[in-house]
Amino acid sequence: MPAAAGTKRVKGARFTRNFIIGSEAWPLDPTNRPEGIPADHTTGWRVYVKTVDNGPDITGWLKKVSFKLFHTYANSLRTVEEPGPFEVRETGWGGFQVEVRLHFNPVANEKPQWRSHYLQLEPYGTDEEKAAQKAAGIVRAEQCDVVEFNEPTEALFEVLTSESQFDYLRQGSGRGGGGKGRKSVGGAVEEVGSAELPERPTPGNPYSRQMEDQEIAMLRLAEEEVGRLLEAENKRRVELEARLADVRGTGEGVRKR
Ligand code: SLL
Repeated sequence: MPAAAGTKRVKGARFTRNFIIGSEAWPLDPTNRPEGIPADHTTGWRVYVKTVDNGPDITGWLKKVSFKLFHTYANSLRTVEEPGPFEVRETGWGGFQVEVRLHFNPVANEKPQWRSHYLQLEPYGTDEEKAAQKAAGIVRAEQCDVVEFNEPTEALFEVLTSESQFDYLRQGSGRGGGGKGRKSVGGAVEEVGSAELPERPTPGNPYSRQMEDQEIAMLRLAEEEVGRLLEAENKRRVELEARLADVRGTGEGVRKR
């Protein structure tokens, strides 16, 4: 039976897309508090889902995002359909785990996925990092996340391979300007936007292949450590089994006597 219209999938195709889930928090100005907020709220914050700098626009595959806030917030499940970025702004006094639900473009025919983001209100990291956050008056916590599309629908395949994913990079550059997604260098066309993570971090974007390599290296080290621990545990098990066999042997010997 042929697949229903719009659900036919592209065999063997696989895409990954990075995106950012983050939050920013800032102290509220006591002399200029937003109206009508509870007296114990000390901090303004926003939590958001956005495109990686210079990466392909996530709004092609991401239709809307729901943010599940701490239950005491009025209307604690906030669904945001407006990208640019998908975000919720609020005030509060404490951090909590925000559950983030990603709703895909209906043409993707994919079930929604959950992510979790801790809304960090207090400065964190090394003393220098904390001092820098205090000085800047902002605490930012971001994670570079990823979705995988295995054998996407034909319509999603279109979206994920379309040049228009980089249209947002062209905004404000004027027609035919150098700010296009593709720029012409001595007649050759060079890709500016790319689905790949950039090679190195830039001031505005810490997510790079370099960072990915570092994370992989750390995971390898951790894997080796787990390997060593397993080996030690196995050795201990063999020794204990041998001792147990010994004790059993002696025990039986005693009873027989
Ligand atoms: C927890 N960290 O996870 C705690 C709870 C709740 C923070 C933190 C105000 C909410 C409101 C606010 O900031 N709550 O006014 O409804 O258990």
